[in-house]
Amino acid sequence: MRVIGTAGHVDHGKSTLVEKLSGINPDRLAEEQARSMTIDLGFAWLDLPDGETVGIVDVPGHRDFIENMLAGVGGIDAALLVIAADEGIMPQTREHLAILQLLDIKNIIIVLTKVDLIDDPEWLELVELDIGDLLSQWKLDDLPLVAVSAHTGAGLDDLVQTLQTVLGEMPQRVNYHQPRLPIDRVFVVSGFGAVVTGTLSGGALSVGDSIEIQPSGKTGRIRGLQSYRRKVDSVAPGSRVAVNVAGISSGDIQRGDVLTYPGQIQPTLLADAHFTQLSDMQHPLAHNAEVKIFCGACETLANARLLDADSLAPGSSGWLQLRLRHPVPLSRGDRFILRYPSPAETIGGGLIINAHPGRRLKRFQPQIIDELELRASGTPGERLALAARADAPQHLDDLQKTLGYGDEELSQALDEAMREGLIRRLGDQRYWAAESWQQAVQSVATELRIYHKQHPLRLGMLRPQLQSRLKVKLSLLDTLIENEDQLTQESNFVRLRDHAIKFSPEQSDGAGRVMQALLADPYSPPGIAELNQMAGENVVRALGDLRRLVRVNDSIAFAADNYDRLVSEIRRHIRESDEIDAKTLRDKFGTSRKYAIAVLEHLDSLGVTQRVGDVRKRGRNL
Ligand SMILES: Nc1nc2c(ncn2[C@@H]2O[C@H](COP(=O)(O)OP(=O)(O)OP(=O)(O)O)[C@@H](O)[C@H]2O)c(=O)[nH]1
Ligand SMILES: [Mg+2]
Repeated sequence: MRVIGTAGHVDHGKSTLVEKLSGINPDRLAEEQARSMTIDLGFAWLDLPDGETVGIVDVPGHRDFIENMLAGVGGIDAALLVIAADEGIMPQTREHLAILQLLDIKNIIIVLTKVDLIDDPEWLELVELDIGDLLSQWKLDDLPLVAVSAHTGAGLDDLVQTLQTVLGEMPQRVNYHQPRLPIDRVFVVSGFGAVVTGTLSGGALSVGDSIEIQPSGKTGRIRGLQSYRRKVDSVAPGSRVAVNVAGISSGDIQRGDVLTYPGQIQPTLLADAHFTQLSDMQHPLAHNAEVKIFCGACETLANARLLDADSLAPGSSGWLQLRLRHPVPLSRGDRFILRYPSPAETIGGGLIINAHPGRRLKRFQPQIIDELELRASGTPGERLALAARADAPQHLDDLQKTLGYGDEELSQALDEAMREGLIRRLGDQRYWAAESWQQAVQSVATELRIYHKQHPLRLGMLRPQLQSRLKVKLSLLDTLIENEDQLTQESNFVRLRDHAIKFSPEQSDGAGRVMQALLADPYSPPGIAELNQMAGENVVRALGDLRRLVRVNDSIAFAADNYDRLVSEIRRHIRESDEIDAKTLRDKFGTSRKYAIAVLEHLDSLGVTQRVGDVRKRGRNL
């Protein structure tokens, strides 16, 4: 399925040619017929000799209506650049050709029309020479040229044949299952409600599909579809289509809106773009200049921030960040045109590289320009990795949305990025750029290295403390520790794997004394204050981190083995007798009430036991 458009100077015979080819007068407005001039877009279609139906968008040539022209040429596959033989190249011949180039519409047929008006073959030759000059300025020397007359019919068969050849050589439209219909017309059919028309790209639409209109976000359903005035159940991308929408009133839709599947495209107020200015402009483009952007069928005011230049000379290219006055649904890869609002003038055009940069970019930053270049020209996998550069792993669905990849392209990009080690998979459907991963690991490691240096006798940093220092989510911190070899976690301490508590000979002696004291009187050991005096507070705390001793409260600690024996005996006793009290515990271990109570209160706090009156019963963590 294909859609073509006309282009060319006012009165050069575009609409007449369309009517002659299709039998449909594209000038449908009364005013157009009265003034015999096209004002707004006209639509027709034509059956090629090979049976394919080709949609036609007929545009106005008058300079006052060029913005209507821009709303129509967005989605076309090929253009007929119509040049009247009696006038030759005129200003909008040049401007329309420039716009086609900026929109990357490569397939153009030059239609030299009204040849019936020319008797002098030398004049025709002159006009053709002029055309040759214009085309070579654009390096388009190989474009086909067909001479016709819409009045006598001369050359029309040749034109249709050329069109069929040109379209036949184009690759088939890809169905990305992401239909996108830039709306160029909205009207009401009584009894049916709102109908919108446009040139469909990206995917097919079917009756019954749920749809969304952007930027309003209003949702509805497709009640009916027509393509070339025939009722159909579904339409393929690359056709003109009229969609009867249920659930949205026509007053809530306007030209420039986009119809898509729900959630597929988000409107944006900021877009990064590569831009080329036309070489015949009089002045350079200034930083922050107010411009009008045209993309798809939409237009809005914007400011063009120049990211890598103070001003952009005619004919040169650069990186822009567009700040849009109103939200517009843009995607990566969209072509756009910029014009000055007044006096109205086409400045140039370019390509949207990132439709959701999410932040104002700093100017003159080599790193930012590098990133934009990679986004523009990187392989699918490289671009995926770039999109996955973020504060946290990204869900695959979000990455797909950012990139505008179809399912197949996405899975290829994913394969490539994984194979090349550009991204890491973290949990279900979450991916993170290898670079972001490395940065996060680095920041954890640096934090820990500093901590270990300052606290050589601590086993590591407490997990919540580390989390609040780094300001990351706990789940992300856990993912990092789990997946990264150089990080490890013991009980609640996070540390570098190669960190260990190292005692000086003196500290080591102190530690020996502490452990000896704890073992000498296993169940009525000296208090912590006394232990601190023997070896220093640092060493006693380190023994705790190493779990050679276990503190049950601020003043009592046991050697770890003895503590374990106490706990397992309490567990066993409760399992057998359903409960235990302080007196029983005291007698079993030949200790005093003070120690027995301290141990039980400690186990209460861990949920191993649960105090009921004077006894302990089974706790939830027994
Ligand atoms: N002699 C002759 N006149 C033609 C031919 N094609 C168009 N015309 C006349 O040229 C005039 C303009 O034709 P249109 O088809 O309206 O021109 P257009 O390019 O659509 O004009 P806009 O849409 O306003 O830009 C009309 O009076 C046509 O009858 C042709 O092949 N030969
Ligand atoms: Mg016309």
